[in-house]
Amino acid sequence: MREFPLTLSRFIIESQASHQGATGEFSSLLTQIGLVGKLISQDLRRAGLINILGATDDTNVQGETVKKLDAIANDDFVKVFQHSGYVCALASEEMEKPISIPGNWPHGKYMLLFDPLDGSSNTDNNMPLGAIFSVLKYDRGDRLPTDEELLCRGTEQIAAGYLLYGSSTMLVYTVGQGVYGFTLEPGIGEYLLSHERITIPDRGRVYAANEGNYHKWPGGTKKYLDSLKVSDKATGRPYSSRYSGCLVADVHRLLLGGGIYLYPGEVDKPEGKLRLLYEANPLAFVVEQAGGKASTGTSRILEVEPKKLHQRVPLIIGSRQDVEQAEAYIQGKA
Ligand code: AFP
Repeated sequence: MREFPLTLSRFIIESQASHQGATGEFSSLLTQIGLVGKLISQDLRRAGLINILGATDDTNVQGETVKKLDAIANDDFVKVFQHSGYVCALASEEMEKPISIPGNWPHGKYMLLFDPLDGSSNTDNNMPLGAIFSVLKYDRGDRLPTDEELLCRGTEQIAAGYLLYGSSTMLVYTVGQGVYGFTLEPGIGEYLLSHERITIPDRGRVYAANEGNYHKWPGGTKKYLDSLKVSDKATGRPYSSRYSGCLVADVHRLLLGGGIYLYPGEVDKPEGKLRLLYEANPLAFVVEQAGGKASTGTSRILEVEPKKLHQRVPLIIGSRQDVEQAEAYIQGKA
């Protein structure tokens, strides 16, 4: 008889059963993230046919052009969660201010931070896209969080993960007990467990960075990149360069095969480009749970103290040995 695949819902129910006192609220929240993934991937599959490509007339809080799909993906997250009763606050890379759930609406004890569509420059050319989420707990009875209370270090996340819209749609997440990956089976509309307890190799042979910025980088970062192009004694080959313009896709590749992703600080922009709360923290939690590392170049991402919601941070993430080597160069020790 064919083995019955483990669906996301069943996996969540079984994991919940092993947690004493679990109310099921958190499990439902994860299921809703899966639903957002289905809604967005459905739109993406038909994107070239239904006039949702291209830009809107708006720019977001980061000063970036908002693509139609950015706005749609953000709306999907908000619509699914605003009335769900599972969250008390929602913050998105696309929204200047967080959404607090009005006191008289049903609300839960979780704060959800997300990047609704990662890699938006890929929208118009059928390249991979993603979404990233971070879950924090806010359990103060009926009190609702202030905007400042959303500013938590990455170590306080209770769950994090991403949706990857590639040749298949995947949901990958951690609750601090390893990393699990589910692939959406479009025929039955269910996520099935496809990657159990993902572990990242200690060292890889691939790097992902936008080298167009090379001349803007500080000396140590340039030296590190140069070092990757020297043939390795053991393999006789240099590192391979693979950069998709979608952080989720690049991190997913290295999570499975090892390697390093860098969006480092620049001489005139030391804070880098990526957002601490919506991108760096959740992916750092996932990668650390898989045995890898995530650093600013000088400190652990998960320990960076956020001062503002849309704070940027340099990000160096991936296989443990690769990140340590990059840190050594950046800190002038190599
Ligand atoms: P968006 O989500 O705003 O499109 O940004 C994508 C991203 O945050 C990340 O996914 C990419 O790795 C990186 O920025 C690409 O930035 P560059 O275009 O500067 O290489």
